[in-house]
Amino acid sequence: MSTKSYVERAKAHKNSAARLLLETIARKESNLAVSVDVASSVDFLAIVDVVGPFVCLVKTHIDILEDFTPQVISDLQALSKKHDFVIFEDRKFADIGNTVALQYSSGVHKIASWAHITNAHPVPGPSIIAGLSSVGLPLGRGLLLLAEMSTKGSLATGAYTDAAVQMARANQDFVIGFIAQRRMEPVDEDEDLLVLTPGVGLDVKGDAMGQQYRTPREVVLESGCDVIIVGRGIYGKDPKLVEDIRAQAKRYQDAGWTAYLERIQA
Ligand code: 6AU
Repeated sequence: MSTKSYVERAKAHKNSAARLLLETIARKESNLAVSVDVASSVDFLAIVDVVGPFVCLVKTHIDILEDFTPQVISDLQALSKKHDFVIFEDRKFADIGNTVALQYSSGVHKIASWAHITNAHPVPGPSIIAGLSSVGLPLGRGLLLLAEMSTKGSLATGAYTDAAVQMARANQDFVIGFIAQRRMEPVDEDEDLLVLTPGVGLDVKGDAMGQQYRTPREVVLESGCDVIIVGRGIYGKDPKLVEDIRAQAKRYQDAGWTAYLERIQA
């Protein structure tokens, strides 16, 4: 289990996106990422503005927005400056290198131009990292590999997860860590692959479509993860209930930070 502080890790990290995330976590005393999965741009930006003070990172699924325009990106970037958070587009790339390089750089969303961090399934093998890093590395971006998933019956286990860890280790200039459910023990002192963990909820154990939730304490203290990713636990009741969203964001921030303090003092 890692007892190193986020501050110590920020100082030592070689990837600029990872450093930015670790520094933001330490500065804001928040290891909370909010996943803003709503279809309207107005609701999206309103939620980001409300949760902004409590988070280290905002996670987007930009292709969910039914009224997307490039203005949404400008507004998101302005909120990222206003509230001091990192942007992670949860694109889950999964194709050959040439295709993912185009999907990352081009199209309607031009993800590489605004997302500090994105993620990919390791299923195509190391060529997916080659494709994405050809676009992202010159821009100082970082990539997370989906080593495990939070869903019931996930196929990302065992040898598949081990292979994802090997792929990350071999590409630590661009791969900054994993989407996973637990810390992956490093091979040496210098290795610092972050673990961002979805499937986090304080009130329910899952949804009707196979999602499974654990508490911030289970995720950060018991499983040694670095960032908790929370979506519907924060805005699920009603995306327009601003006061409730603010209270939930604070509640998850406190739970994640308390679990971290307990871990580093262990
Ligand atoms: O808290 P929720 O269940 O409302 O939202 C969880 C968010 C969603 C998922 O697309 C995403 O986390 N997610 C991921 C990611 C981040 O890659 C992987 C996974 O295994 N499970 C998961 O829920 O936006």
